Amino acid sequence: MTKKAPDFDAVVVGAGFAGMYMLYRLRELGLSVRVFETGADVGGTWYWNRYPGARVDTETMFYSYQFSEELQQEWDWPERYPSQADLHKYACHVADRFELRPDIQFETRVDSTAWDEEAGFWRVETGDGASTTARYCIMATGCLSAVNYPEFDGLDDFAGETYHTAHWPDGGVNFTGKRVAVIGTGSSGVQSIPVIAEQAAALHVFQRTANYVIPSRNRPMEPEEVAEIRANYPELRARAKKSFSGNYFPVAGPSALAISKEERDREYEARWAHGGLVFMAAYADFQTSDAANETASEFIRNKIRGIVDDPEIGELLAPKQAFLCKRLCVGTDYYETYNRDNVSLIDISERPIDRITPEGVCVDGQVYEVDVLVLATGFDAVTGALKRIDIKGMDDLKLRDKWEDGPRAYLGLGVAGFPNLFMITGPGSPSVLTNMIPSIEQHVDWITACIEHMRSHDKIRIEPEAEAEKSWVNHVNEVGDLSLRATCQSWYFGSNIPGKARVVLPYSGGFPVYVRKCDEVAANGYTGFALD
Ligand code: N01
Repeated sequence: MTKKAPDFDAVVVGAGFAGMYMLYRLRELGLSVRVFETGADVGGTWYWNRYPGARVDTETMFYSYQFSEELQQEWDWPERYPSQADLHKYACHVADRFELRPDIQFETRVDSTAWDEEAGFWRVETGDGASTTARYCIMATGCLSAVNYPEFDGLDDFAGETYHTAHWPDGGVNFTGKRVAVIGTGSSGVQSIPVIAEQAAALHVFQRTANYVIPSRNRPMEPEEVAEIRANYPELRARAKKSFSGNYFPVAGPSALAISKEERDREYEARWAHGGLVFMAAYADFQTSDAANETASEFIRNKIRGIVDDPEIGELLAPKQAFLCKRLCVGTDYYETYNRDNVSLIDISERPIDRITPEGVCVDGQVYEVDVLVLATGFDAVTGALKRIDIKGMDDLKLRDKWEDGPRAYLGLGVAGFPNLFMITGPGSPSVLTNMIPSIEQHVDWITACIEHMRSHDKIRIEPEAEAEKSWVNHVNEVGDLSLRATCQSWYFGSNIPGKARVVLPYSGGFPVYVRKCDEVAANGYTGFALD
């Protein structure tokens, strides 16, 4: 008896940059594809994160797709770091240019998906009550998409307006004349605080951990530099792929300790003046040597002390943890904002927020009365979006149960016990430690080639072998523990979410090493995967 064919060859969950490119590539293979997207439009992260000041902190001509030469030649990026609005416009352009929209069902959340071993396909249940079947289920759900709503007592009783930076209302928020509280000083807080401060009557910033913030030096793109990048795109992209983070950041030397303080400080000054993430690559031993790391930490702390007028506030803003232990922030006028009369900084590192009252935020018995509460409290990173979907594999095994003590996945691409399920930038891949779009493209290309291989070899089922998965996870953990990142609390280790297992989430061995491993696996007939 012939088996019933599934509705689609593949279901893709999410229409951000990963889901859109996955759809494009699978359609090229001739597969029938349905993409489900919770939002009303494409863009994923750059659809939802509309908070004031939101812009990417990777140089934009490289934070973009490279799969189409025409696309990268024709698109005009207005600024060194484009705003959320520009990134969303770009995502819309890609969707229209490649006619992706007809295969995307918007405003449809995937609630659950279960593998039917007998039928050999996934059954995907969506919020509209429909059930769809597909041979492959591909999770393009994003690493920073599951919002972290803090569980403050009394949050629901707050009488004013409450917003989370990652779920910002479409029409924006008018802060004029209002008293505002921002909770959180990660990248989202750092970008939104200066913009809110310009509008608000009063702004109280609640800081649990001070972060290192490098000035962005954002500016319009000059026509000559655009022309030069466009003329050399293939070479520049290839160079970036050989770099640890998938971004080309020139390294000044192997060790910050191998040169004099004068020489080192000249290098740091130059990078501070240039602005952006390039600062993090100054010396190769920031992640491995406390003493080298401290040279950069102290340089930035001194910059902060020099910018902020009030020495006490300057000291509070000077980070205590190692440089790069948490994700580096890039901002515009961040530290300068604390010199404004309408801005105050409340240190909650030792005395946490007691509760939210109808009037405002209560710390140590004192209520800071506000009209608007902004939660810049981040995400349940890397695994959150996947665990919020009820994913059931072989023998009714649930992904969220399998991952209770931390994620276990092979190369961040597949999970033992979950046949024909692929993840784009899943846990155990370099993802958030790299330029996301090249990492997305690498995964999508790998998955496409894998499906093509299966089709040409008459295979219909693929699943990571338990042993291969185990040894990759061990490797990811070993490498993760070697870096200074392991020494502090951060979302890289899941430690921003109460109750989440403390396990390193991205692979920190670097983009080139990882890509080589993925390529070897494919070239050797998908070693570590069982194909039937
Ligand atoms: O989130 P975060 P984010 N009580 O987790 C605090 C990317 N991104 O949205 O550090 C009090 O970094 C928390 O304090 P602590 C980028 O990769 C990129 O800002 O945990 N405070 C922290 O200060 C980034 O790293 C861009 O002690 C609480 C803040 O909230 C990632 O997204 C822009 C709290 C959360 O910071 C996440 O950034 C934006 C509590 N209960 C984001 N819970 C660009 O490209 C949390 N906090 C520029």
